[in-house]
Amino acid sequence: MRMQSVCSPTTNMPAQPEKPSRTPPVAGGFAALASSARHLIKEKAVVKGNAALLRLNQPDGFDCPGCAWPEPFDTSRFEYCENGVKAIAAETTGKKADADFFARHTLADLSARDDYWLEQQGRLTEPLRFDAETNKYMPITWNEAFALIAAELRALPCPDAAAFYTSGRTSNEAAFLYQLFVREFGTNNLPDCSNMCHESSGVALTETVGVGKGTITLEDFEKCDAIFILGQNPGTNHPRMLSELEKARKRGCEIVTFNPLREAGLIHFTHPKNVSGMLTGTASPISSLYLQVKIGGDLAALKGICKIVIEKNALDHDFIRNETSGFEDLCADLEKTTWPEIAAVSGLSRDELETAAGIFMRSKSVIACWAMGLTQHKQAVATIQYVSNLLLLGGHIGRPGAGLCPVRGHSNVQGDRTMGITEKPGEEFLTRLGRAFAFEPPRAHGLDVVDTIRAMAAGKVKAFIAMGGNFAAATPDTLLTERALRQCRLTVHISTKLNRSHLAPGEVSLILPCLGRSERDLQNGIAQSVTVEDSMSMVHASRGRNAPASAMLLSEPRIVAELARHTLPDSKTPWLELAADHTKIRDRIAEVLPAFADFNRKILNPGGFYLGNTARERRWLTPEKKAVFKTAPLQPPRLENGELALMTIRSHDQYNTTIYGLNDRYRNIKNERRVLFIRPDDAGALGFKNGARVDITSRDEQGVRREAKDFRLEYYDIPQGCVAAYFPETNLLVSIDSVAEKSNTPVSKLIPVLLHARSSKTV
Ligand SMILES: Nc1nc2c(c(=O)[nH]1)N[C@H]1C(S)=C(S)[C@@H](COP(=O)(O)OP(=O)(O)OC[C@H]3O[C@@H](n4cnc5c(=O)[nH]c(N)nc54)[C@H](O)[C@@H]3O)O[C@H]1N2
Ligand SMILES: Nc1nc2c(c(=O)[nH]1)N[C@H]1C(S)=C(S)[C@@H](COP(=O)(O)OP(=O)(O)OC[C@H]3O[C@@H](n4cnc5c(=O)[nH]c(N)nc54)[C@H](O)[C@@H]3O)O[C@H]1N2
Ligand SMILES: [Mo]
Repeated sequence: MRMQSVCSPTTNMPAQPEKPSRTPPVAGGFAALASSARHLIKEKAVVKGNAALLRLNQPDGFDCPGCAWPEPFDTSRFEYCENGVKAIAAETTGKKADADFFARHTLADLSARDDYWLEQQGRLTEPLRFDAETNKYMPITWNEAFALIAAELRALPCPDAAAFYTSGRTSNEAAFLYQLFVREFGTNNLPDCSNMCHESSGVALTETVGVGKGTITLEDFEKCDAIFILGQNPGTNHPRMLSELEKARKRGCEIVTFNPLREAGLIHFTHPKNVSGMLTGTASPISSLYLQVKIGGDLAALKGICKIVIEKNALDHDFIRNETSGFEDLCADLEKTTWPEIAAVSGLSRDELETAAGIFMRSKSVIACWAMGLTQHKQAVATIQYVSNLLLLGGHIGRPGAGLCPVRGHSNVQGDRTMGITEKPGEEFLTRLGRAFAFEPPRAHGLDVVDTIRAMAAGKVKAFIAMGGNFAAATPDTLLTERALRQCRLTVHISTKLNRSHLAPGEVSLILPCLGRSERDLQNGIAQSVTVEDSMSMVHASRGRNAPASAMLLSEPRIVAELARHTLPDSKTPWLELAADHTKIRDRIAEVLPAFADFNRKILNPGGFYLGNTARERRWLTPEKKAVFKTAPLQPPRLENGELALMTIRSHDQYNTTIYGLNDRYRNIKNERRVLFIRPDDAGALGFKNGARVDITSRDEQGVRREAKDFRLEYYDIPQGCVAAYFPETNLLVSIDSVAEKSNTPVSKLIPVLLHARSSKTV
């Protein structure tokens, strides 16, 4: 049965002999509440968890570690979502991976377990050092740990022989101290998860509108006439966005979605709070037009829409004349792109694109949202620049209800960048940092994620320190990355939970357990708060109230301060004093970053404060001093005989590499993760049936093949030639040499793959 939906009946699925027969469930609703409850119970976090939930995203509570979607100003609106609950349940779990646990398990034993099992072992409770003789992690005191790490760092041939990774949960305060420590140490080797995430957005928008962040605020969702959503699955990854979409649609705003999969949350949604909706089964439609673009087909689709808009002369002439440059080049670029090319690469017909263009042209204010479906492609930067081109044609930047909205992932990934976590710092920032802390920061740009892996594998980087995250599992080329980590002299992971990265130890290897965001951080008896910045540049305070999972945990700022104090005895920075009082860190942040003037006072405001955005004010910080139309030729993916394009995506029960459970409710998957979504006719053409088990091999541009074993084929409504599977299981297939132009982000959404039958013996 074809899915019944309010979406346009247009889709690019030709008639097929065997169609996937299931309808995606409605997103949200009772099932979401039931699932939340199950996760709290499973983690034995019910009491603590529920108490914690009441403080989630409330003015005096803590920021949800789930995602970077902003909180509404109207704080009476209780904002919680199923996946936020899972994130809290995971952090407030009653289970502990303590010294006893590590005494019982060798590294070989832990390595044989899957990521779900590792996650289930609970919170890390004390500092650990790997002992090669027993092949186990053993307790070490904090002082010994800091002294050991400092000695190793000081023994390196040069500061650039160390790399300091950051994942995006780290608070502004911890991130600011961390980058200061790293720069006082003498390197800009600050790779971060952004390199694998929205780096392409930052690079693209800096060139087109002069600022690498989104230009809208939450209120713009109340004023827009159309929202274009490209390559994003908010039902799973930004569930709180669904209530904004629902409200927008209800007041007549059109929602146009580009996604190879018909994602449940983009079709129908019932707010978990909407009890009557849940009981009567009514669900709100979300997308008014759903275009199942081929993987990697968005640049072609956007070019098609821009062509139509220009042909119909539906342009904001004044805006283009006064505010932009490069319009002639854009027209020339579009003239060179033919309709047959657009149809072949996007998989969408001209009619479908006309419908989307029609919505765009009749809307006074348009917002464009996107996430990993655009950023993790070879032509990611060019594609995002075409999103920007489209909005510029209609003057949709710096107008109420309109603008660019890259929807960030980790809850403070944007703030970490603002605080200076970047391998390519700007000169102005370095000058101010150097002045404030009386030192000369290094100027040479450092290594990003991909280049860090290469440098570790080549023996140039010998020390790897990670502030959160799961480097071994999140990065491309799993086998290479694990080998690169093991080759290091020193690996240090500041973590809350056991993960795969801990199982690839360097010669000297430590795990430093830290407080999570929901936990009370007492320094000298005074409860500390931290701050975070959401996707829309709102900065606000977050204060954990739960008792820490272990008395031995230290806060991230304290860990950084101790590392710095031990490593840099001549530093003039009062490390411990800063770590003991976060208001002092914020004063120093304000000294370096003018937008944070009066920081401590501004965060007393319950909704926090807005950092501002120059593009929103139509001040263009580009070399041209204008908003710039950017052009790019289409480079269709080259798939060889029998190859399919694989995208690696998130299930509903995971947070990046953290696996909360084995279901993917909105895609009807139960109790398994090694699934490959494929269309029946593509499977048939290769001689496979639904349920067949296959091995997958990938090919990179150098022709190197990589393998991931044992996936079950699942018939799915997905465009021809396209398949999907979950990350991180498929990161084995992502080549380190396959990266986005300009942003160096691993291409994890279009991997050329072949499928091979598994013999019954190997199954
Ligand atoms: N619960 C939960 N929340 C999360 C996360 C999580 O793992 N779990 N992760 C967080 C992080 S760090 C991030 S970055 C975000 C990620 O949020 P998303 O970007 O939504 O995450 P993905 O699962 O990678 O989904 C990509 C979506 O893009 C589509 N897509 C893939 N390729 C293409 C393409 O070529 N074109 C188009 N138009 N669409 C395509 C896929 O079908 C999928 O719907 O979520 C954040 N929030
Ligand atoms: N194939 C493929 N690969 C991808 C992606 C993809 O779509 N496909 N997406 C990419 C994206 S968008 C991202 S953002 C990266 C994510 O990469 P990472 O950010 O490196 O990975 P996470 O899985 O989010 O990190 C989870 C770990 O963080 C630690 N942790 C959790 N909370 C805290 C805390 O409060 N403090 C500290 N110190 N540690 C904590 C826990 O130990 C946990 O095991 O993965 C990227 N990799
Ligand atoms: Mo991300």
